[in-house]
Amino acid sequence: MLTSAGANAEIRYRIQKGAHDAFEVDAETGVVTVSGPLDFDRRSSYDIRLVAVDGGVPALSGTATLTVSVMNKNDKVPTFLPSTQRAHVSEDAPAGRVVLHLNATDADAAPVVVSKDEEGAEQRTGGLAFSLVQPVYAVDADGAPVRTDEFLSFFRLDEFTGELSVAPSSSSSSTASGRGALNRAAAAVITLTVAATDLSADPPQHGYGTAVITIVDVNDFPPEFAVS
Ligand SMILES: [Ca+2]
Ligand SMILES: [Ca+2]
Repeated sequence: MLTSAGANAEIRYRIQKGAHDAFEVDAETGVVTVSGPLDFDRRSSYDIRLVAVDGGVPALSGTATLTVSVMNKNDKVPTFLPSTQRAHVSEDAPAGRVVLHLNATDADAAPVVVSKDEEGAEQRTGGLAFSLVQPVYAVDADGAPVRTDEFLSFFRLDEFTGELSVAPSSSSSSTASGRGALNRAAAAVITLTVAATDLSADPPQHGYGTAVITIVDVNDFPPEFAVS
């Protein structure tokens, strides 16, 4: 068995590469520690190359690679990008017309999985769930606040896709004319608070944004040309 005596026995450790400023090594003990917060969503694995050098002349060195796998924690909340999302829609838009496709991201939400149950109905897990929450408000075409929240019935929000679309009209005359539920006389500029929820987090994580929908006037009565 070979031994080193005196200065030769004083081994010094250092990190050669691969720590990306997330780890450090104690030069004397060789103990590797975490030096800052780790984030699986940015880097999930490290190959840290360690060098040990003794105090001899000439110095002898050895290297080893330490592989560290970072485990994910669901620590990111959903975020709307941008936080305020705007759209214009004509007041005569038909039911089902997509007004706005809400855009939110979450770095560590479970991936979307769509499957069919025994009866053939779609089951969906993962991703983000979209919803409308308070506060909501609207102004009329003159900019005056609207006192009722009747305008909430103008839209449908697809919980999974984030598509906000024109709802079917409850009035038979509107349905007959092919129009959806939009009624610019009741509310012209509508501000909705939207939520995106990561249900794969425990507890679920919520992010909030704002959707501003402007209902644009159309001429209900096409112009009649006077023939002279
Ligand atoms: Ca994470
Ligand atoms: Ca998350």
